Amino acid sequence: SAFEYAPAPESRSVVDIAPSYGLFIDGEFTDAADGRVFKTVSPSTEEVLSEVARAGAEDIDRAVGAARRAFATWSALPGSERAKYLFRIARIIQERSREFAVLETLDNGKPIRETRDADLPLVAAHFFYYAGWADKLGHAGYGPDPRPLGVAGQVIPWNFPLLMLAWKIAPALATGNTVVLKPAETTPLSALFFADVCRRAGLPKGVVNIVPGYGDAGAALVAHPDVNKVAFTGSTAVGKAIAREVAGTDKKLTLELGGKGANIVFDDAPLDQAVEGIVGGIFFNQGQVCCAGSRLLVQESVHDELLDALKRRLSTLRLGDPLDKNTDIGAINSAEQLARITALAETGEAEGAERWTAPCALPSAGYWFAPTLFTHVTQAHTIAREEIFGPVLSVLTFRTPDEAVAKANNSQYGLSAGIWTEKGSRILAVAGKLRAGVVWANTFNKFDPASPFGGYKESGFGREGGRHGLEAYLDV
Ligand code: TXE
Repeated sequence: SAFEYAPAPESRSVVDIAPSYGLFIDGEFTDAADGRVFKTVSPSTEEVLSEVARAGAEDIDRAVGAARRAFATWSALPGSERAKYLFRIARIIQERSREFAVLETLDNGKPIRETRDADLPLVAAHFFYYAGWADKLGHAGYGPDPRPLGVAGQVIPWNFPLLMLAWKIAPALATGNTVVLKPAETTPLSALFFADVCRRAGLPKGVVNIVPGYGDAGAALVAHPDVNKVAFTGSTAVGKAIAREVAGTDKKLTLELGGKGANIVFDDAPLDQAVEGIVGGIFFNQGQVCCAGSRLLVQESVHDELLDALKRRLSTLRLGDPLDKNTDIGAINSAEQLARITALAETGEAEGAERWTAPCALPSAGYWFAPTLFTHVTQAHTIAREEIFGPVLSVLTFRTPDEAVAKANNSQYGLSAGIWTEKGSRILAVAGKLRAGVVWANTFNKFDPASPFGGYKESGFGREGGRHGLEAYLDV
């Protein structure tokens, strides 16, 4: 942006990244059976951060075996004992949160302000929250003695690497299950550092196993006959493939997939506040958020005024070094994701939508995409229907509340929505008609471990977080 500011870089030296990492199986770091490795790079510089062992089917088998052996003793512990481990993990994460924030920013590319103020506090909060449930499962509404399922196979994406790990591992452990978790191939490091947290917390070996690798490792985990529960967050295409694989087995499944969240602004909304919510809704984590408010539905009468204010605000966003505490917009996670965003934005232009790009210089190395708006978007446009998963907002208009609801629901997805209005009665009326797992009113992208999260329609099924999040890991 145009104005001057003094850079305030967070110190990289607070995190010590080793040149190589193994798989974490049965409490030990080990090489892959076939010796394969892959490199993880920092998306803001393309610098290689470390070389990581790449799990194959044989390693997955070993990890599931370790989790199975650990299950017998772990599930037999009183809930109050399991809670102690979860509380310990939560506290260690809090103590090491600065280190984790820098690590996550390096491996993922998102601004340190986000990892420091959002990801890490939410990770710790999630472990604290489920630690509290571990000795109260008989009061969760699933009968006096709900049972754990066994070994949970968990596959997570790269957009919130440590937070997605927390969403998966905390409820699984609280309920007495053991875990094999596969982090995404572009962001394995925070999960490997988490393995060290488990060791320091004294967690019995085999209770948590971390197996970095690619889609083939995820597929092997999902298909493993000794896995009792599959939890997946990622693309809708892979989610559907997993659902087919699991169909006809006795595995329990939860899927958290894509989204195309509608952020609905009525003409009586406080527009300045709405602008902040719209910016947070789509530019948080460079828009790489399943519940992003990627469709702005604005009432016609305030369209021009809102768009002017929005463009002014976007012109002040700072894009650049994600370790700089002033940075608002960091790097896109990978070259592949950047290519997907670029292609969809080009489709938007080709189909006739009007493109506006925030004025900012892009660094020469790394993967970057400037905040982008599309106006004159219709529901037929690809950019109104497909998840872009990048800093790109599609703007549509409506005249009446009914039209807003119809347009918001006109999507294969149903994960999130936002409503901006002064009228409480309208919030309740509209929210009740939206087919979305979470509806925010006069705010957006707010998270709390006590609140269940998950989708309708092709956004998946099952809930994570809250009391409902226990259900995915229990037999009643
Ligand atoms: O996802 P993948 P990608 C959406 C978003 C993005 C698109 C593609 O629109 O542009 O998906 O992202 C593992 N069996 N979301 O390609 O491939 C993979 O190794 C089992 C939305 O990164 O789904 C990784 O650990 N696992 C989303 C994880 O699945 C497999 C977050 C996710 O990668 C597998 C991410 C297979 N056959 C992307 N193939 C959200 N809901 O937040 C891959 N994996």
